[in-house]
Amino acid sequence: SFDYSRYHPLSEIYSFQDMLVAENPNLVSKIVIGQSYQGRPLNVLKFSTGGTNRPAIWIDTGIHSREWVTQASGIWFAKKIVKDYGSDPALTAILNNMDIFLEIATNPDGYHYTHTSNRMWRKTRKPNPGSSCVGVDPNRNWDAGFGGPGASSSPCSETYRGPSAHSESEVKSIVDFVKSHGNFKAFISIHSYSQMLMYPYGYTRTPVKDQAELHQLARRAITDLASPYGTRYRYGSIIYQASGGAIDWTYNQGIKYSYTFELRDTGLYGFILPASQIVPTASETWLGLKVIMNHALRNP
Ligand code: 0X9
Ligand code: ZN
Repeated sequence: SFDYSRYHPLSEIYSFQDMLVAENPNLVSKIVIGQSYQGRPLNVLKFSTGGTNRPAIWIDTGIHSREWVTQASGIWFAKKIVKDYGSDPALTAILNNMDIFLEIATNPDGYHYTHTSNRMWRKTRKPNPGSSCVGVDPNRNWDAGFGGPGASSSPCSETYRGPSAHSESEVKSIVDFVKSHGNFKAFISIHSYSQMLMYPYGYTRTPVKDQAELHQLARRAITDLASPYGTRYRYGSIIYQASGGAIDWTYNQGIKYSYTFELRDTGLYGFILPASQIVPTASETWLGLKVIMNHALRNP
């Protein structure tokens, strides 16, 4: 069966998703929200116990392709949800009232490329006209302070913002999905590394209206996250300035509980985190996610 303590190529993530749906048809379905630049499906797992257009939680992993512990954690979260529904009271209450949407391979072209050509690839794989450099940073491409500080206008930069907001189909597909759904209460975008939990804004130093609540909730989330292994997180709004980020856009869309996690570690292994740390990382992160999801449930 599936080995959660190893890193898997894209084809195995896709087959894992289909297997999970086949084994849990009453709880899990797969939605294809679009396709990548190279034509790969952008799959989202929907965990739902019924209702129509229930208030919902969004979780994405792997928008930066080299951050392998995030896609691996996304796989582990998916399995955890089907395993714990009906036995974990907190998760059960969440799923009895809300839907969870999970995009594991959010940048599939990039992820495939990290397995075949360049383990350290971060961006999308769309060519840039007039440049030999490929790709756009999909966390600088959102229409929230697009083009501002903390993003580059140079196609060769790792933080290239792209020619225009939502130019990347991997971003635009989420934008269209979130807008058409219209009932997301939390949007959690998972990165690595550096052990930080951030909330908006990244593009301006002006505090968000909900700063106090988001700050306190972040503190509670990282406290639970630290409980099994003592993993220490920093938390706050601007830890460093970055414009065009996903959670700034979702917050401006009215999704109050918008957060970015940066998972393990703090730099010893960085993006090349040993596979032996996948399950510990995913399981501690799950505790932090539950704090945020539970709060969203109780504060509609
Ligand atoms: O810079 C990013 O896109 C994210 N970090 S990463 O090393 N994974 O690339 C974090 C963005 C979060 N927002 C702020 N920095 N405010
Ligand atoms: Zn990242």
